[in-house]
Amino acid sequence: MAEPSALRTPSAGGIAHPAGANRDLTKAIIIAAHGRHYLALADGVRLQCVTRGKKSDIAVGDGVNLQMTSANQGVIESVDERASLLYRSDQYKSKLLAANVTQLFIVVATEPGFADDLISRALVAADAAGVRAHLVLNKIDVTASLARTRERLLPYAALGYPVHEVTARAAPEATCATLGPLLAGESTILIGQSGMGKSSLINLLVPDADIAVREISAALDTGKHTTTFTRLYAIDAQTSIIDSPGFQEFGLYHLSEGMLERAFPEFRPFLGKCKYYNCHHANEPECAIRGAVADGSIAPMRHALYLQLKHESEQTLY
Ligand SMILES: Nc1nc2c(ncn2[C@@H]2O[C@H](COP(=O)(O)OP(=O)(O)OP(=O)(O)O)[C@@H](O)[C@H]2O)c(=O)[nH]1
Ligand SMILES: [Mg+2]
Ligand SMILES: [Zn+2]
Repeated sequence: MAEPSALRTPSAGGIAHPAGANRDLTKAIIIAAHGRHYLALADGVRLQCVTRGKKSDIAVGDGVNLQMTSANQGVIESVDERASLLYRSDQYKSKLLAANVTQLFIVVATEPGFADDLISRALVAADAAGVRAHLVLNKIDVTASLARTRERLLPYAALGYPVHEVTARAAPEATCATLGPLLAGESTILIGQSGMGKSSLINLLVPDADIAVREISAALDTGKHTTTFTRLYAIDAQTSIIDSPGFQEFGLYHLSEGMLERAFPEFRPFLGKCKYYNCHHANEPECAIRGAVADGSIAPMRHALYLQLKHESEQTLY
């Protein structure tokens, strides 16, 4: 994907080089991250790399510049500026999900059940990162719970998020026909709870994904079926797709109140219309947002989530 090239300029990340150090760096893209060990791809060749010192704020999708230490190993000297950065966070720290993605596919399924709270949180994270979000409903072959699941997704469709119905197992060709065209020229990350079928979809969409997974798994050590680390598949120079481990929580402690209220698209028509310009949309009188909840224009569930996220963002310890 990335062309290797000898950069003669000092690293962009501000890392100081000892006088006379070799500055011929190799450009690469991070395709997998496991703790502080990374796999990078440079001109189709996989390279194992590490960071200097304790630095670990590097994400899958990052463009990096490597100081090679052997034919297939290098040290990350600097990270290119990011077009986007998707992350989640708890009280104590943030966790990078992926860099430079252009769209987020939230994968849900007819079974096992999914949590609305997690969908909404992922949508908020996407908006805050300036990344488009789509919902993918997988396993529509499980007809027993299909009607109920579709119904649960209606509020998201009403908010303007596209919903795509697929079944990786029962209709692989139709699934590729639905999702394939959406991927071209984009960097897409699939996220969702465990067991929704993210990896199954990736295996369909990426030729040779299986082989790539096995190779990467061997390099980064995992034998398990469930995805344990994020990995990027470069489809062509402009197109990539990222698989990620299932999550059970999606903290957004890093978002400010202002970012939060704007990340709820249905709030936007009402923002600035509260009696108090600094209204928190909690208990204030004549709050336009709460008025919209009362008259049914905003779902109570979403307003409740907003208040919860606002509460969380006040708890950060970093
Ligand atoms: N019935 C049905 N089962 C499916 C479908 N797609 C995937 N599955 C099954 O769902 C299970 C979970 O699929 P995975 O692709 O591993 O799910 P995942 O989202 O990657 O899970 P994690 O890696 O744990 O986050 C597997 O047993 C798949 O065979 C589908 O369209 N229909
Ligand atoms: Mg998986
Ligand atoms: Zn208000």
